[in-house]
Amino acid sequence: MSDPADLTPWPADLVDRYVAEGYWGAATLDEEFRGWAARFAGRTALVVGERRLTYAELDEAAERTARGLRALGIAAGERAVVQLPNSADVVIVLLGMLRAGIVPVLTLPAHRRNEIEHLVRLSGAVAYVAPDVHEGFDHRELAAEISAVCPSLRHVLLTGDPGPFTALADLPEGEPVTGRADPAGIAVLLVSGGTTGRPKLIPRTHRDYTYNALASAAVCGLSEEDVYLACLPAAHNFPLACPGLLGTFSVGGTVVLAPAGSADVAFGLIQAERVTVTALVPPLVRFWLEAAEWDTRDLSSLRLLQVGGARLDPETAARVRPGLGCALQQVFGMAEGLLNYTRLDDPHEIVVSTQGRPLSPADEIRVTGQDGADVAPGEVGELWTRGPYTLRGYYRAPEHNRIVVTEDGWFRTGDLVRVLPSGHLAVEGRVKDVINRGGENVSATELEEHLLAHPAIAHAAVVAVPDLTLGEIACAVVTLTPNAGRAPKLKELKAFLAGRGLARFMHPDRLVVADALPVTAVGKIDKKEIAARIGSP
Ligand code: OOB
Repeated sequence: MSDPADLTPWPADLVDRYVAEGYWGAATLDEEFRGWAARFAGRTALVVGERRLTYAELDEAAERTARGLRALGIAAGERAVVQLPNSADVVIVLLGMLRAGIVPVLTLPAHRRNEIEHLVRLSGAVAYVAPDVHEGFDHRELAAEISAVCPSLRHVLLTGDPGPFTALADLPEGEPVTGRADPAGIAVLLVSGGTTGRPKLIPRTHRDYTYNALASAAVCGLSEEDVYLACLPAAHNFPLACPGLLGTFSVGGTVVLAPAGSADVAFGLIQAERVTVTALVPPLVRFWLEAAEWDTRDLSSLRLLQVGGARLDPETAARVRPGLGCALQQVFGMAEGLLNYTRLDDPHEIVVSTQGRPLSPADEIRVTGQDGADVAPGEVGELWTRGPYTLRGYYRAPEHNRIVVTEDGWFRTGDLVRVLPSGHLAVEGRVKDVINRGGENVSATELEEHLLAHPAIAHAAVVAVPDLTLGEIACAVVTLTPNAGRAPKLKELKAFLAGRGLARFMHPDRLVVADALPVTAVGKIDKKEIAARIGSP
């Protein structure tokens, strides 16, 4: 039995139901992967730069890593913080840990000491796995710093030149791994994308995460013909399992890892590897659309572009098919579980204007007002959810869990949504992302969307700034499109917004034109960082 502070269990009647109805299988993620590797042995599983691994080779590499980690003395059930960029190593280490029953804490390359140290402490990790140097950042220094202050950490394993630590390539040879993980237990710990406070850890069990990947592969119509390009960091839920790497492996397709999400890098890979599916966050879509206007590389193999992680405005959404020549799928997901997808056969209007509908027939959703009661159909409220792949509690966070998970197991997402008659959800913002302008509520998301409709604006973020009279006012921070010419003035923007029928109190009070907007570890516009920069003189 696992510790309830680590994994809040689903109630017994639901466990029975999810098993009986086939959502949950009996295998661990490693057993699933072994099955795929056996079935597709000679096919290409992974392409990274010049390196190509068949399923059999990837399986062998995972086996070696599992044995080596065990031989080092890392026991099943222990945690290891993994922070690897898109490389063969991130895939091999993940699969190797799953085989050894070691629980990977999947951090992203852009995380820094603050997050890594916190996650090592929170998880009681015994190992930290990272590159030597990545994008100019020396992880050996970070490893030395956290080793000095985190007593749980016994091993630092690094790719490249390990300095005083152990090279990942030098793992000892070990014996075959014995013992079997509990399919109901934790397979991986994902880092929450939450915008407030320190990152939380989300326990994903073997059977819920397997379902997450398989059902996502089905919704995308993935087959062994597909070539999936991971442009986002592979340890993020979206490229990892929605359907991402795991979903592609489950059908015998090929995964190509891009070292970066830029159009320059990705377009080359799409052309060379005949990529069919990829996933992006909205800021990257806007960059890709700009680049596609002049870039002549052949993108014709691409059949599906998944976009999620933040709200995609309808104007940009409508440009995907003409600009990139592929279908768009909107994905509104969260590391905590619930995934919403527009379906491949949804009408165009739905695909460009909604963020999809729940993946599973067993997903339950409610849209609630501040009193916790359901709002009228079609009204905006906070999304609550339960289901076969949605957490029942964060890892080792009992106080926080009392706030965000209700007694009857509803996870309060903090997202504001509206449900359409078709069952599709439109994301209207975050509960906390509302600017209280002298008592009137300005939805930052709504205003951002109107700003993005302006031809000179490429990216937009609306943040609250303190104001003596109104309490808070809205500040729009924007970047310009390459052919924008001169920056619009605030007065001109207001006239533009009025022309779109936007009420005056919804207009921004301040305008800042920036060269670029800061982004989070997965590439979403980082509004917390923008607010901090705007707020400081
Ligand atoms: C994905 O996961 P996280 O955990 O990094 O972030 C989740 C949050 C959601 O609660 C929501 O606030 C926002 O990101 N979000 C969206 C969105 N998709 C995610 N907001 C508006 N529109 C969307 N399409 O970001 C994630 C996980 C799996 C698949 C896709 C995205």
